[in-house]
Amino acid sequence: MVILGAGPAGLVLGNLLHAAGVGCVVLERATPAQLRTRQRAGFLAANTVRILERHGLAGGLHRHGRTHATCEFRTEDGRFRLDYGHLGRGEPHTVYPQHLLVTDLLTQYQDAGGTVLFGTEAVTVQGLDGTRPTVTVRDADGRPGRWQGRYVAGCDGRHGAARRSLPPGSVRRHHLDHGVSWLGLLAEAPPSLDAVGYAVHERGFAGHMARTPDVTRYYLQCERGSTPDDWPDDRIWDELALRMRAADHGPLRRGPVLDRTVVHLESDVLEPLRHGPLLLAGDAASLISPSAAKGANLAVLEAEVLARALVDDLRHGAPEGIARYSDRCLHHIWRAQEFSRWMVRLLHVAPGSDGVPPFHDHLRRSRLASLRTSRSCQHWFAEQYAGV
Ligand code: FAS
Repeated sequence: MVILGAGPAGLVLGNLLHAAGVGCVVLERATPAQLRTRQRAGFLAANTVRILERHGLAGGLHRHGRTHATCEFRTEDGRFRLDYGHLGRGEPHTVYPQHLLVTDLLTQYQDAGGTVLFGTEAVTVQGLDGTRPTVTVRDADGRPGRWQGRYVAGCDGRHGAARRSLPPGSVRRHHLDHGVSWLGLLAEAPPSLDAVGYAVHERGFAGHMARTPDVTRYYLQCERGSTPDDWPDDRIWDELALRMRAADHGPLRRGPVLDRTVVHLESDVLEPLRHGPLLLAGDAASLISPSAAKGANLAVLEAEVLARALVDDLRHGAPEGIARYSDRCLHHIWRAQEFSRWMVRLLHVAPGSDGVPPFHDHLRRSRLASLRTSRSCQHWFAEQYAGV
C-alpha cells in the first residue's frame, strides 16, 4: 500500500492501516519541520473528534484543544450571536490547529513503526489498469525511485501526483470559482472575541477564528489579484477594525501578523474518487473553500472510510467497501460543498452596479434575517456548520 502525502488524510489513513496490520509507506515531499509548522485549519467537527478518539489518535487535542460553540455575525443590520453548540445536534467545534494534529498523527504513526519517506516527491502513478500500480518518485537530491503496492492512496492535495496521473477523461471535475479572494492571516494576538466572528461589510468580508490563546486567525476579503505585500500590518488592522465595526462592538486585540496568504475561494469535486487501484482522499478528492471550515474534517472522514475499505479487501478479501468508497464519500463531500457555498453567499456583499445591490444581495440580507430570527433556521445552521 503506497500513500502519497502526510497531511491529515494521509496520516490518519497510515495510522489506521498500520494498526490493522496492513503494510504501507507514506511518501511526503516536505520535511518533518515543514509539516509540523505549516499552519492551516483549526476547527475540528465533533465527528472528526469521534473518529480520532475511536482510533486512539485524539490525545493531543484532548490535552490542548478547546471547545468552541458560538459564532457572532456583525452585519449592516446589527449584531447577533448563535450558540450553535446548543442548537441542532448540540455539537461544538474543537479548536486545535492542524499543524499540531499533523504532528500528533506523525508521531503516533512513527512510534508504532510506520514508515514515512520525507523529501520524497511522487512524480507519476503508473499501471492504473492493473493490480500493481507503480509510483515513480524523486528524492531530495533528485534521484529517481519507484514504489509498488496493491493500491495507491492519493492524499497529496489538489496539485499532487495522484490527480496528475488520472488518465484524461477518466474523471469528471466539477469546478466552482466563488469569485472571492481572502487574505488569510495569523496574528500573534489573543482572540478579540469569545466566538467565531463573521463581519459582513460593504467594503468586504472579515473573519475572526481563534487558534490558540496567543494566536488568532483572521480573514479579510481582498481584490482578486491582491498579493500579501499589498497588506502591511497597519492597513490590515485598520481594515479589520472598520469591517468588524470595532467602534460599535469593541477594539480588536492587535499584534504582529505572523503569516499572510492570499487564498482564492474555489471548490472542486472529482467524480469518481477511484480509478482502478488509485483512490483519492482529502483535498486530492475535493477542494472546498475555507468559508465553513470543512476541508480538514472531510479529509479525516474520507481517510477512515478508505481505511475500512482497504482493510476489508486486503485482510478479509471483501472488496465491496472499495467498490462503494467513491459514492460514500461523494455523499458527504457534496453536502459540505453545498453548505460552504451557502456560507460564501451569506458572507459576501455582492458588488452592485451604480450602488444598487443586485437581487441576490437582498437574498443575502434575508438569509441573515432568517438566521437571526428563525429557531428552525438556527438549528439547521448549527447542524450543517458543526457537522460533517
Ligand atoms: P494536505 O494538503 O494537508 O496534505 C497533502 C500533503 O501532500 C502535503 O503534506 C504535501 O506536502 C504533500 N504532497 C503534495 N504533493 C506531493 C507529491 N507530489 N509527492 C509527495 N507529497 C506531496 N480547512 C478547514 O477545515 N478549516 C480551516 O480553517 C482551513 N483553513 C485553511 C487555510 C489555508 C490558508 C489553507 C491553504 C487551507 C485551509 N483549510 C482549512 C483546508 C486544509 O486544511 C485542507 O483541507 C487539509 O489540509 C486537507 O488535508 P489533506 O487532504 O491531507 O491535504
